[in-house]
Amino acid sequence: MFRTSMAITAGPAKFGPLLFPGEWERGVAAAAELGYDAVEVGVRDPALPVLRDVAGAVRAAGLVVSGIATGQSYYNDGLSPTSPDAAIRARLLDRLKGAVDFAAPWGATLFIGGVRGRLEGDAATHGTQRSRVVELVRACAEYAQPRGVRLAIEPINRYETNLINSVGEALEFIAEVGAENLVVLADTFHMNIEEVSLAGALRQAGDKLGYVHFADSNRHAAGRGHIDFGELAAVLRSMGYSGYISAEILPLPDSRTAAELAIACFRSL
Ligand code: LER
Ligand code: MN
Repeated sequence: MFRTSMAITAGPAKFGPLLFPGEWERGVAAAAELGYDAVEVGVRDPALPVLRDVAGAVRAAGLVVSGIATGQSYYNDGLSPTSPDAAIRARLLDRLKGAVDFAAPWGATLFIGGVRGRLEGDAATHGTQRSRVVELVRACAEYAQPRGVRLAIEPINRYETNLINSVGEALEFIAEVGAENLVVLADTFHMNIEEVSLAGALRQAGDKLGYVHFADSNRHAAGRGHIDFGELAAVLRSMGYSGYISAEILPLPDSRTAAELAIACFRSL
């Protein structure tokens, strides 16, 4: 049995595949009612008081927070780690440290996905931009290490970013940062676009695999597209993976139905 989670957000997000957007209370209640073990929470500014309410509701529901998604700092607020402006990078690092503090009591994983932003402009500057991201992630990992928080590097498909599209590239980035508490977040929706083989990519991540997003090929609930989740679950088992499988999916046909479909699929694996 895998541990199960579903992705919700503490506030409005410019990012589609989240359940119960604008209604995190209903999201927490539905997760508990449907028998999920956890929720993962999209966090824009960790200083916002709503996070305390979310934490309290999660505890009261008998759930835990499995992960913290951080992409909203880039998508909503344009804080990019590739920015030449050191003040912007410092603001982002502050936010990520705040998110680590929120994650720490749960031992939740901090996701470094969409928050990477993009390599912009002249290709000749891309090396410098990438170095800024390496440096920022290293600083965040150093802050997170003594707090028992892992950072998960999520490969994201080429239509959303040009910085780390595949599991192989995530492993290279992790080696470059050189921190022990960095793992790979494998998202089957992105892998379906980028990888030669989904099973092969999971095996390639090996013991660096730290978290899994199970979304189908169309980003609907697992089982509503053409990814073979039975095969992937068998691969995860054979690897001794003991982390979460989490539904980061479009709220279609509606959030409740999508959450039900995902947990039914997870239980069948
Ligand atoms: C986030 O987990 C994700 O999968 C990305 O699509 C965010 O940009
Ligand atoms: Mn994802």
